[in-house]
Amino acid sequence: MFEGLTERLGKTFRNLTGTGKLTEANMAEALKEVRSALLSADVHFKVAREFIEKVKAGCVGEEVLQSVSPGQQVVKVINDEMVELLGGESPPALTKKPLKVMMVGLHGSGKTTSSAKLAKLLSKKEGFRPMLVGCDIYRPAAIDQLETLARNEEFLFYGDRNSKDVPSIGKAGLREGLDRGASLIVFDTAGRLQIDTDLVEEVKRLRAEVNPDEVFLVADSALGQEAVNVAKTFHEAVDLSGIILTKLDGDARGGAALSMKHVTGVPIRFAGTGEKVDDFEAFHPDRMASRILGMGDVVSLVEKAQETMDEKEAERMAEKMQRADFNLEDFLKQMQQVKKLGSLGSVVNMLPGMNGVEVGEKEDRQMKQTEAIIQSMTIYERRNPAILNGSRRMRIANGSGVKIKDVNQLLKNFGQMRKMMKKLQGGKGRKMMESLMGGGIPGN
Ligand SMILES: Nc1nc2c(ncn2[C@@H]2O[C@H](COP(=O)(O)OP(=O)(O)OP(=O)(O)O)[C@@H](O)[C@H]2O)c(=O)[nH]1
Ligand SMILES: [Mg+2]
Repeated sequence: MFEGLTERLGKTFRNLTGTGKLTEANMAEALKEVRSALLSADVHFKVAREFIEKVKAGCVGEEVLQSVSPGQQVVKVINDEMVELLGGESPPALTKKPLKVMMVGLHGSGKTTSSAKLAKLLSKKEGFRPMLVGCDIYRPAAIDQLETLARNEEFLFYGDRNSKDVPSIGKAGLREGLDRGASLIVFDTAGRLQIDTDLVEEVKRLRAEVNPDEVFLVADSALGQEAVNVAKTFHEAVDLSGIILTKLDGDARGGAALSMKHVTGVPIRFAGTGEKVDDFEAFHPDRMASRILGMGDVVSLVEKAQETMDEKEAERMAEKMQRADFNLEDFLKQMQQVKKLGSLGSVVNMLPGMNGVEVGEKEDRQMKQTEAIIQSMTIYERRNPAILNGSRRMRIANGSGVKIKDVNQLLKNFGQMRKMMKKLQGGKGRKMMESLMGGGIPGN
């Protein structure tokens, strides 16, 4: 599924051309693809629709960068918007001591495991002394599981296998924790297959009894369309302060994250990335966004282009190309702009769906050779290629360490390119030149 999507988006972007401003028309196809990317990443359909509308509103009228396609640029906007929606910056550290944390969530979502993981992370990073309190009285094994985890990590532990009253277990655990010098007290609660009212009542009472600083919803990243309801119901019942997203090491694309954050406004604080106690980290919105979109490489390509391209220069160049008074000096400048992006191969390979395309050392070498030949010309020659007679060509070949036939070939290709530019309008002309730079000059 993943490859299929990247492939499809790649195709859409290759088909998009045009300069000027982003319009509804040149964005429509890309947005359609991104919408289906969101849906197949399990983003809730209403959330996906709202999100696309927002992106559209943000894009229309934006200037198109010269060096990337409108589609690629749309993806960048979408990515930025998504990072923002997922919380922007990574959330601030938890430092208040003592800190009381309550874990809630569906059955099997990872509450017990995450209790230990969170305790470990906070003890390592912020010097907390953790105590784990077992508030799951429905499975005897649940308390054993938590106790084992606590023992392995040398955390304090509290459990009461004889009590059936969760709030009073929590209260006793809290008192004992504080007495024994714990600065972090984590309450692990029971889960259910479905959210039922008894469970909700119980967590509410526990919450009222221990008054936690943080209430974290522990949610499996593979939750899918259901995620919205789960997050909403828990939020209404116990007023969540954060979400812990588990099982990110699995193949879920993680759209649940976007849905849950969107409907509750509650930030995603941590992510579980494996079965081991150390497989746990602060949540990173940027990584999540590229996971959901599967377009991380396009985003860095556009970022690179934004950093390195001189917009004014590019515009001037496009105009010259249309007027067809584009000379070898312009050609050299244009080529150097492309080079700033990295080797030609690395640029092309960043494009989705282009992984299989071979633009290797050969093309890179050809580009360097073309550059060397033009650099061996005088400025006057570059501006007036027509004066390049045999002896000038020989001098240039010697100066750049190539054969005279390489110089001839370059000039021939350049002449053809200029002819074609006269016929073509901006977007296509630019494409043409890119392909000529990639492999057409000299040689072939
Ligand atoms: N691969 C992977 N497995 C995880 C992760 N988090 C939890 N698990 C596994 O998921 C299973 C359930 O985890 P628990 O911590 O017992 O879940 P729970 O929410 O406490 O379950 P109940 O108490 O039964 O409601 C266990 O096998 C964990 O090892 C994760 O981030 N990655
Ligand atoms: Mg559990």
